[in-house]
Formats: sequence, structure tokens, C-alpha cells
Amino acid sequence: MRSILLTIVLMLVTATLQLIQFNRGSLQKMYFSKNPKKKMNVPYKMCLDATPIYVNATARPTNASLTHTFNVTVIDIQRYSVLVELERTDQKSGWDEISITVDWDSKTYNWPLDNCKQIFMVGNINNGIYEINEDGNIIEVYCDMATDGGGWTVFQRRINGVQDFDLTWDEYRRGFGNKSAEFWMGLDKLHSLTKQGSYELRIELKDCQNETLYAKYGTFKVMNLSENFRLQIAEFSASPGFDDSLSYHNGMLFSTKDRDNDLNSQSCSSVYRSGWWYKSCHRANLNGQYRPCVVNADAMTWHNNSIAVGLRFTEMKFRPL
Ligand SMILES: [Ca+2]
Repeated sequence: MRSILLTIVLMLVTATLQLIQFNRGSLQKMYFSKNPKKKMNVPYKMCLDATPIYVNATARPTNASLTHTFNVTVIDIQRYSVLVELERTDQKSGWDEISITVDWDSKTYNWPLDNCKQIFMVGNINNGIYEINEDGNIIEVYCDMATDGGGWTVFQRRINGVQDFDLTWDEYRRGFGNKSAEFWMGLDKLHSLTKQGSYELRIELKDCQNETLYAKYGTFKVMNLSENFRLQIAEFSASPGFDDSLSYHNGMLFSTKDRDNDLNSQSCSSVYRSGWWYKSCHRANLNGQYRPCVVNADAMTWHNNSIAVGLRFTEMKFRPL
């Protein structure tokens, strides 16, 4: 069952990722043994970017005139070598001393991968911080590998109000906080990681009554600095009865207390004390003040049923389609 699952996963990965590197090599080794089975460590003798996910190995006598044949089983794929078991299938001919050549080929992915979905698909199923490639830079992101099929790159989380979210344009561009607790990934990275391809957005919320809710958008993109990180979302779905409060902000520019890009005569960011894609001003305010159960528009809210009540938890994340 496990091997069938692994095969399915590998098939999915192969179909989805165009990042596979093939490597091939061989090792020649003198062998002294009458034992028909022997384990052997075969170093790759070349620099592989990462531990291969797959190795195929075969063995032959280095002197082709010898008649020996072997079965080879790959036992363990390691970072710098592969452990194989050789079994001679021609017991009668004997081989006290023989030169064997083990040929191998491997498949590796180009690390780091581009997002949490790719990391998930090569077998990492635990939530946590992983390295990904962001325009040639290696950055750390938090991956949600458990929710709704896994593979979500998390870019915002609020859990207890420890992190101040009433911050400046530069801070919202760069990102702030602790990725394992409360944080904002940063607008530059958010743009960079969503600029190519198609992405979906998922938002987890926990309301005043500790009810867990979600909203999902089949389209998500954050435009670049010259467009003031304009928000693009579409194709809303959600928990039963949960309102689409974020579409009000679709197409809006990002604003902070020191950068007013909203459609209101006042600065929405200054009034509602956070950085957000304010319009005039908001129906969702997920970077607002952490004030669970408080009815106030400066709180971290989602205007479900038109009432702005402070939430207990939010998490915003995206995933390639
Ligand atoms: Ca304004």
C-alpha cells in the first residue's frame, strides 16, 4: 500500500514539477567474497544538489568476458551515496575476486523549490518553516501542510496580539514578526511569489465564539511596487453562511499610516490602525488591532453579517493552482 501511494505521489510530482535533474554515474570496485549476497555503499562521486528521490542501480563484471550476473536492490538512498545489495545469480562460477562495476542513475529536484506546494508534493507533510526560492534568493516561509490538501505558503498570522501591526510602509514591504507565531511576510515577497502562474488564496478565521471559518478565492495576485501592491482576487467560496467581505477590497492599492493610497478623503490606515488594501475604508480588516470580541471597526475583523466583531485568529495563505 505504501509503495503504491509513493508511486502515485511520484507520478503526481513528475507531472507537476519540471524541476527534475537526472544524474548518472558508475563505481568500479574489487570484490572478495563467496557470499552470494553482499551490501555495498556506492558513492555518487559527483556533486548532487540534494539527496535524490530515486536511484536505479545495476551491476556488471568490469571484465565483460566474465559471465557473472547480478541482481541489485537499492536499500537506502543517502545524501552522498546509495546503499545497494548485490546478489550473484550464477553461484556455480564462483567469484573469490572480481572487479564489479555498479552503474546508477538518479532523479533529484532543483532545491530550493518555489513554494510550499512543491515541497509538499515531494513528501514533506509537516507544518513548519521551509526554505524556498524567491527570484534567486533563498528565503524561509511557513508552510501549512495540513489544511485543505496542504501545500499553502502562509503570509499572515494573528494569534494573540503580541506583534504590532500598526506599522509603516517600509515595514509592510519588508515583512515583520515571527513566522511561527504572528507575522506578515512582506509585500515585496508576496508580489514576487505570486507574479508568475495562477494562485488561490485561503483565509482561516476564528471568531469571538471560537468558531473556525474559512474564505477561499480561486484567484489571488499581489501586483508590484509601481502599482502599490494592488490586490487581485476572484472566485469566492467559504464556510456555509460566511460572507465575502474581502471582494470589497479587490483592485485596491495597499496603504499604511505613512502612505495613503485609499479612496477615502481621510487616511483609512491612520483611522483603522493597520496596513491593508483599504478602499473607503474596509469590510475586512485582518491586520487591524487584536481585540477579540470587541465591536469596533479598528479591530481585526471580517464584516460577516455587517457586524465588525474582533476575531481571535486569522491566517492568510496562498497556493499555486
Ligand atoms: Ca485617503
